[in-house]
This record gives sequence, structure tokens and C-alpha cells, in this order.
Amino acid sequence: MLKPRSTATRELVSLDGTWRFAVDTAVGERPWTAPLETRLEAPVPASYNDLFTDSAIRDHVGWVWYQRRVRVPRGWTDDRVVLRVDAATHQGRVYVDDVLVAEHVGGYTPFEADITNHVRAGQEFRLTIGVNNELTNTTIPPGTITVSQDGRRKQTYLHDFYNYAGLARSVWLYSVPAVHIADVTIVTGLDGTSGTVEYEVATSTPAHVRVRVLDASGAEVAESDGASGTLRIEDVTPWRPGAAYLYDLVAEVLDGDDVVDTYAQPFGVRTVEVSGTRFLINGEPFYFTGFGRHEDTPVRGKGHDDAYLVHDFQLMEWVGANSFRTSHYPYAEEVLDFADRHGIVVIDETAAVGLNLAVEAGLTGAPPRPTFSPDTVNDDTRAAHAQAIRELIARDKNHPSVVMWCIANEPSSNEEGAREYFEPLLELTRKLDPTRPVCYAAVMFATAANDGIADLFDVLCINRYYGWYVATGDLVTAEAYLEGDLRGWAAKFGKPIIMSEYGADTLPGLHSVWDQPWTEEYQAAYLAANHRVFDRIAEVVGEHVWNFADFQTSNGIHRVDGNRKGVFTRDRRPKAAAHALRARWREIAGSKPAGGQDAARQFPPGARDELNGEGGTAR
Ligand code: BDP
Repeated sequence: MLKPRSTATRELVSLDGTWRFAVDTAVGERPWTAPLETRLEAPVPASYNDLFTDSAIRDHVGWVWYQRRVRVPRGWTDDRVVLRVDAATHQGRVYVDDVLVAEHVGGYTPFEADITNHVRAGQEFRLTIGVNNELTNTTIPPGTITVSQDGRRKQTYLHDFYNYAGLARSVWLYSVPAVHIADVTIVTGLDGTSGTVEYEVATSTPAHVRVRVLDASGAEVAESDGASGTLRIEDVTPWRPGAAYLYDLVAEVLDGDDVVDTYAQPFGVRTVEVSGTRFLINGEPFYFTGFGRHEDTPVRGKGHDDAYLVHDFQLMEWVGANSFRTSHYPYAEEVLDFADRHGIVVIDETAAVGLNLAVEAGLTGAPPRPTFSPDTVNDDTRAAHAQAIRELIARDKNHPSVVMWCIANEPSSNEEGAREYFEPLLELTRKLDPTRPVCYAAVMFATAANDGIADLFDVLCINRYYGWYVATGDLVTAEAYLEGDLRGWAAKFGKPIIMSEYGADTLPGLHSVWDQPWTEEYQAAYLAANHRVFDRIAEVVGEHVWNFADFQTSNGIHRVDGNRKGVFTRDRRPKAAAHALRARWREIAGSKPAGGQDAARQFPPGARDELNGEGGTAR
């Protein structure tokens, strides 16, 4: 699915700004048929939950309504007019005046409607978008709605981050010519000093297509005729982690000599491969340093914000992170574009978080229910999950920064039914994109001995909290447990391991000379204990700390104003652990300013020796 862009044949209008806003209970039936009667206004993009002081809005379960007037530019007489919503969390309905023009389920991927037949160039229309935040056992992510004794509907769910909702990303109006480019798919390869670019351009109706590749200076370096083919770039500059380089594939639809549509798709030339226990980018071993993150900031909730975008990437660079996972849903496209431009590596995750009723039982003390059953995660859930995978890959397939798909976070992979559930989803993922490795992030309860799906995947992504939820405050035991656990996975599966989550809640300003959970010292010591283990195990090819920053959660006694496992606070100030991580990761990257480190080193020293067959495993 193409990102809307302004080109010589297309125009793009942002509909961001302040819209009228109301919750369903405050308006009459069919609120899209008239001006919304409300005093409230809500900014787009932003989650609506934290904007207002009224807790009934924050806790509302169901539909809310956004409305504004939109004028179609008067020059768009001969064009198709398309409305695009980057995200409506979790379900959206779009009305142009009284007409429903689009409906979409899935809170973190875009959808569009061709509204040409409902609008006129130069005229205004009433645009109303309904957004529903409900999660059920057949949505991704899943949840449950209950009704309290006083009649209020309440939403519960199986993940800890707050269920922010609304229009958290941009809304656009754009024009395309009648015959237009509908999609572009690019797969790159490296052949000595040349790059290969397999491309496919889909058009609205069969048409004559020409493509050209421009380098970063705008010079043409390859061209071809036809809607699909393979191009060669001599003396290619590959896209590398930490050293991004982007080309543009300019696709044109021709009518005789006339260019009737043109679209420029940025791409990078790079390869990704899993070979034995290594993760290779451009044929070279890559060691992931970085975080699981969240789209989460005060007031905006999950609302995309370019200032936080830039600042967060600055902090990641400062701390020496070369990568992150889009835990636990696809992030705004602006985030991936930025990662493409700056050489940051991304593990791109679907919103399939919480397919795990054992975690619910653990937290509530209630008897465990089976995760995979007709009443819980079932065939309809899997259909929604399949759709989430389709939409993720359709949106993100051309991003060089995306090196792996993560199709679920902490599913109950050790339970009966997991294999039947996941096998078709994995097949689908590989069919849609045969070029990228696929993983899921394994929950604590899933061990090398009882996990039922790990052999199907390419990389073992393991979430572990030894020293936090298990062996709390006892880092000696934690270190031993973790080592035994990881060695079990390494021995059984012989695949690369990424520690996809490890972390400890920490209140900034709390200190102790002892190993006391919640202190800044403990977070640093906890991470160091984990790192000692990673450095002793050659199969470990990456470490993603949970979490980049503190983030908001639903109410509960397990959290103090949110999840505090951030290495940065919610307002992005470093805790002590950030400085410790910075020292380690800059050393791993070989980019420590002084000290003569081996600039090419991609692995922690111990692991590297072992991979090289030199035996020494301890630091
Ligand atoms: C893991 C989840 C993550 C949580 C984390 C935690 O994957 O979403 O935030 O635990 O408890 O189980 O901090």
C-alpha cells in the first residue's frame, strides 16, 4: 500500500488539526448526518483519552466521533479523490456527508476510500470519522468487555500498555489520475559491487509503465520499461545499519509520450539472511542493540509527534542503540521512514499481543482458561491476525530498515493448539514476503522444552525477566537461571537468539547500595547480569532492553503510574542505566570515541571468540 505523496501528478492535503469531537453517549443516533452537537474539540493526530478531564471520556468503551469540514481543491476536477486514514484505533468508519465510504478493523494500519463519486472539486463536504476502541476475543489485540453492576461497560485486555484510542495518526485527502500507480514492490540483492532491484508496479488498469532509479543526488543510475523486471545498479551504495543510503524508484504511467502518473518510492539496497546462528545484513553478522519501545507520550497518548520522533532517535543514537522492535503494534510510517533515512534496524511487529490466558491467570489468580479454544482465541481471531499480517506487510514491505517480521508478542506457544494456530500464519507471512526472517517473542512460560512453535521460525526472540518477576532482587540466581534457559534454546534449536525483552521497573531518584528492586542501581545491575550471560553465549545476536521509556498502563496494583522499566523516563530523561548501556553499546559498536576499539566488531567479545572457534567464552 503506497504512502500518499505529492508528485507531479498527485496532490496531497493534510487534514490534521482540531476536529469536533464527541463520545457516542453524548450525541444522537446517526451523528454523521448533521453537524456534531458538541463543545469538545480533539486534535488529530492524538489519542483522545488523556485530553479531557472527564473520566467518562477516558474510560469510554465504544464509539467516539470526530468531525470537520473539508474543501476539495478546485483543481481536482479530472482526478480521483482519495481519503486516507493512517490509523483509527481500533476500528474506523468514515462518512462523507451522509454516506459510509469506508470501514476498517485493526488499529495500527492505514485504510483508504475513493470518494470521487461523493464530492465535487472546489466544494466542501462534511467528514465524520467514528472510532471504536473495543477489544474482544476476535480482535487483534484481544480483550474482554464486561458490564459492571451499575451498568458501565468496562474493557479489560491481556497486555499492560494503556488502550489508547482515536485518530492517533494523520488523515489525508489526495488526488490521483484516473489511470494510476496502485502499488510498488521492491526486492533488492547484492552481486559483488552491483545491486539488483526486482520491482513490480501495479496499476489501476493495465498500462504502459516505465521505471527509473535515481541515486541520492538525483542522478539516474538504472531504467527499464515494463511493469515488472530486474534492474542493476553498478557500483551500488548499499543501505547499511548506521550508514543509510536511499535510492528512489520513480515509476511512471505513460500514455504515448505523456506521463499520466508518477510516484517515487524510496528504497535501500540491502540483503537480510539467517545463516546458522547468525543474523546477516549484507552478508555480515549483525548484533542488535536497542529496545522494545512504545508509541507513548504524555497528553498525546499514542499520537504521532515529530518532535518526539526526532528526540527519541537522538536518544537512541546517544545510547548506542542500532535497532528497535515496534512492540507491540506497527508504528506510524513516519517512524519507519526516519529509520530508513538514518540506518536504524527495525523488527516490525503486528498488534498480536496478549494471545495468552496463562498470563491473565498469573496476574489475577483465577484458574487458567485455555488460550486456543472456540470461546477464546479461535478461528475468527486467527482470521483477524492473518489480516493484520497482510496489512503490515502491504504497508512496510519496501522499508530497508525492516529486517524481520515479528508476528506475535508472548503468545501461549507452550499450550495445546498453538502450532495449529501459528503454522498457517507463518505460511502466509512467508508467502507474502519470502525475503525477511520471521519471529515471535517468546513468553517466560514457554521454555525450550515445552514451546511448540519455535522450530517453525527463523530467529528465537526471547522475553525474560529473571531478577524481576522471577528471583526478584537475587541477581546471582537470576543470572544462573537465564544462562540455563538460553543455553536450552541454543542447544535445541541451533538458531540465532535475540533477547527481545529484559528489564526492571525503576523509579528515578531511588537509590541503594544493595540489590534493591526499583532503585536506579538495581536496574543497572540487573542489565549487567543479563549482559554477562549474553556475552557467554555465542548464539545471542542481539539485546533489546524493555523498555526505551516509561509508558502508561491500565490501572492496577502492579504498576506505579505506568510501566517504569524505561531506561528513560516518560519525559525522556536518562536513568542511571542509560549511562551504563551507553558505555556497553558504544563499545559493541566499536564507536567508542577513544580507546582504540576494533571498529568492525559486531559481537560482544566473548561470543565472538566462541563463534570464531577460539573457545574463550568468559569476559
Ligand atoms: C512482557 C510484555 C510487555 C510488558 C512486560 C512487563 O511483553 O508488554 O510490558 O512484560 O511486564 O511480558 O514489563
